[in-house]
Amino acid sequence: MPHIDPKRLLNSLSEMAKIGGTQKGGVCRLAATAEDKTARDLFASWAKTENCEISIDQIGNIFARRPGKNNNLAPVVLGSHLDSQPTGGKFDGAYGVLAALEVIRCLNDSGIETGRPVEAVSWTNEEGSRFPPAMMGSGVFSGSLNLEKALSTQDINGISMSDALDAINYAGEHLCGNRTIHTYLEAHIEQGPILERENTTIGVVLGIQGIRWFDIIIQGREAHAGPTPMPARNDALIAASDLILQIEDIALQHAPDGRTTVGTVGIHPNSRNVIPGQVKLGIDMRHPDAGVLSTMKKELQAVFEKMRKERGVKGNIDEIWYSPPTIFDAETVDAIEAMATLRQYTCRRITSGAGHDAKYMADICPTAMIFIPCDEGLSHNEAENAKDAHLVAGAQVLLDVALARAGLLNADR
Ligand code: HGY
Ligand code: MN
Ligand code: MN
Repeated sequence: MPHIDPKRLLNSLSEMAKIGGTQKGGVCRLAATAEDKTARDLFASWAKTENCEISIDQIGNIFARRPGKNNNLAPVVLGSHLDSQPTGGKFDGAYGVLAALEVIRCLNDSGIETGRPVEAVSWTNEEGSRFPPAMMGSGVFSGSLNLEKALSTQDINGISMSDALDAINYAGEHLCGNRTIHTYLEAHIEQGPILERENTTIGVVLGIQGIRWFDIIIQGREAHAGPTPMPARNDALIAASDLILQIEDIALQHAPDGRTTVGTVGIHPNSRNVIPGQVKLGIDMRHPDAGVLSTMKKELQAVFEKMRKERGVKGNIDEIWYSPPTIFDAETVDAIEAMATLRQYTCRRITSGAGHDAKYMADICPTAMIFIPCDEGLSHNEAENAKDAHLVAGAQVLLDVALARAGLLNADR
């Protein structure tokens, strides 16, 4: 059975990490920026060197296809994303894309002909940081997100996803989705503390928790910071501060799994001596249980109304995205566990706290994920790091499961 080439995988990861590399050792490669383009171009050029056919679809997803014996068969697809958070880490997403490329490299080295084609994919805009929502490219591919709506999404500077993809020359022609996929597999760092804490090499991912995103606008009234007496103020930022602590409390009331984050705050006019007239909040809410997550949503609406009345401000709350909790295909989960065990890697079943493209792929084909530990469980942070041995182990399991799914017809050795 073929083996991952540790040096080649680790070199590719460090090459890729230079693109958008930051002083603190992380990466900043926001979706459809010049840095994202450079990373995409590098991935595509490496895949071309492996004689893969490259196709780009209408939302910019990149597929690198290695033909199989029967190219009419649905492919086994492996991958993740190359875009990052503004202060992202060098493994979030890039690891899954380059582990997928390493699988293709190993198949080529071994002269293995698989029954099915094998494809490595880099999904567009998994992070949803510049253009909400997250997992946009895989969401459109799977048919859950509307292509036109996704392409018309604008960033804070009013640039649309469509114009941004055009600008980096990744507005592809291929129709999004509308083709059958046999299996989707994604290798990813856990981005949480469990595997490291338990000194376990492989996380056999059972599914992904539910996610809801909200935009909140709070409308007060601008006024002069000097002459305006405190009781006469309609300060949108004070009202927002009151609300933010109550949003934290919603998660605490649903401990240990409830999560709420206010990740973005926009203040208008954002001038020291003007009482803030308007505040915009971006909220991320998560829970593994769909029922609890909808209760948390109702609680958010209730505290928002209460704050609005008490503070005498106007405003609204808008849910912009809902990603229901996802359960991965049991057989594929079992296959990952079996291969990890065969390789004598320690492994344990785990649910993902982070969203992934596998969430949308699970809606259209048998899907599962392979986690590896990351230092202190830290991610969406420039200090994100993972051990070489774990990076190699995760890619090895990916190779083994991909081969099992793609059908191993022959091997030189
Ligand atoms: O938000 C997430 O969980 C993912 O990192 N996009
Ligand atoms: Mn990711
Ligand atoms: Mn991420």
